Amino acid sequence: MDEKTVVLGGGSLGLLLAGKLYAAGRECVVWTRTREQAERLNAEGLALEEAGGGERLLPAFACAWENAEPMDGIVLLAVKQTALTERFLARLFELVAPGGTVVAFQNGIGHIEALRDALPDREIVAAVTTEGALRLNGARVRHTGSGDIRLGDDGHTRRERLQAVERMLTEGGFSVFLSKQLNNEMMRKLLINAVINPLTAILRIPNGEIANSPDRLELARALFRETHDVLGAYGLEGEAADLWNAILRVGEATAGNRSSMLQDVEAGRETEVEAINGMIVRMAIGKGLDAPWNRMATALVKALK
Ligand code: KPL
Repeated sequence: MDEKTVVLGGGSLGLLLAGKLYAAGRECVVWTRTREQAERLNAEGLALEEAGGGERLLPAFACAWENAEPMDGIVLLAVKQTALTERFLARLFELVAPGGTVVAFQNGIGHIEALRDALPDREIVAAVTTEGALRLNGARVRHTGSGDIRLGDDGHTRRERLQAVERMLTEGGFSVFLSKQLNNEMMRKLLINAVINPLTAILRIPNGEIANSPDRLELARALFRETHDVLGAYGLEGEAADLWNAILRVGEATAGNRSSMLQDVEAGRETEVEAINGMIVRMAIGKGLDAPWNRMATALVKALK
């Protein structure tokens, strides 16, 4: 029998993960922030609009996380880095029993260490994804772009746990890779997010629109150069040209997607800009560098209404 699986978070990525797992016949429970969303999912099921067209209505099992029962299976943690407050981590500690596995899908860096500190005796797996998803309402999600999921093996996580997570996500139809270069994967994703997310949020455009104008590409390139220099000082590997092409590829693969930062701005939620561009500014300071483009991006996103 499959071990108990929970998707924590009923946002775009959480609903995508749950929908793909349900579609593959895997039982899982969605722990939502609100009772209303849990009731809606239980009553209506989860509608998944597939990336290649087509739609599936899947029976869903959800529970507001305040009412959830402790478990020691696998938790796919699909909440923003900004949600990982002390209070949240204390509740997670209650809900995930020792021996349980938490798969962390947050953008940015620094959260894996915070989770390890807050959840001793639990396995923490880092997941870096370029999947695009859009929550259309509390019970409907669109898979807006197929990317991949890289699971980090930094030597702390038991092989058998990593493989269980890899198997589950692969069965769900995702392209999953085990990576031995966890830090590099996270920095690479941070670079992608530091370029795509603020520009799409400030200009209110889908990801694919960045490459559709020379002016926007120029802005993207300036943010890219600066961010690449900062992360390079922290050991980011890879040729600049390859990394730039990787950003263009993600923009293309998720062309119709509204980035998570744009979705947050449009919904009036706090964005992850401090964990992304603000983090680059702090990292730059740590190495005696300046990061004016990232400073500007952070200030502009924070000023958006
Ligand atoms: O990670 C993303 C995000 O929106 O946060 C990308 C890969 C840019 C997809 O939109």
